[in-house]
Amino acid sequence: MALQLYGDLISQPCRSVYIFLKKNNIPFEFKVVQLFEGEQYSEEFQKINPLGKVPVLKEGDFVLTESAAILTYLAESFHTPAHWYPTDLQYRARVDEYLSWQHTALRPQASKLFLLKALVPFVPGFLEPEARLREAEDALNQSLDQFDQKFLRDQLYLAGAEISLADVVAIVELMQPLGAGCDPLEGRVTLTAWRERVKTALGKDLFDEVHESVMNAQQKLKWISQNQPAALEGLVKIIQKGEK
Ligand SMILES: N[C@@H](CCC(=O)N[C@@H](CS)C(=O)NCC(=O)O)C(=O)O
Repeated sequence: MALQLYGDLISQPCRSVYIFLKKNNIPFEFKVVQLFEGEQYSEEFQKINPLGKVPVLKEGDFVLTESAAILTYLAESFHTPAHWYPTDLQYRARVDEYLSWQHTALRPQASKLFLLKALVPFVPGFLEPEARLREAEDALNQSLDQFDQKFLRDQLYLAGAEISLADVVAIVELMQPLGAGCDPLEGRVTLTAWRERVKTALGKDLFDEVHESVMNAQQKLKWISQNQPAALEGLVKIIQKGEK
């Protein structure tokens, strides 16, 4: 049954699934849901995912959300090489451990930093940007210390000597703030070397293709602010939803 991936490459979890599918030559149709334009709120998309979130994988009548669940489903379903999602239970558990942790750490923190930095120039009076930016940077930095000391340690990749789903998920998360001109790994030698290793393992062309949207995010936001300023309210809503 043909696969369809609904998503937007501006989104970290969408990029992880997209890269994994491409890297493993799994055929799929990419159905773009433009988040900056609010297409996730459309009636048509809400029928597919009433939560209004991407990514969504569709295989016939089977609809799956949540990038971690999608990635592990794809690895099992398409029998991808074992290093992605090891059959050895303890190595597999290391991958699952990272996939569980990132949901409340690097993923939202890197995304929040990106949105705050990227939106500030285009949304006048965007709620005390300086204080909120510092808070977001501190939260991400604390998680990066944990990422370094607890997850990567002295290994080449997050689950050991070979690249796994955990590295794919982590690298796309950490690329997000670069779209707003901020490198979260600046000054972190071990993590920068890990990033280069993962990029090389994924292939530079694929990596760059998948990150084009995020690297051009500011240009796109500028265009939206000039041509469809109401759409920016949707982005502000997204960041406010993430506030506790
Ligand atoms: N935990 C989910 C996160 C999904 C998610 O939050 N997606 C964001 C894009 S990164 C989204 O669709 N946001 C649209 C919105 O909140 O309006 C996953 O890993 O798939």
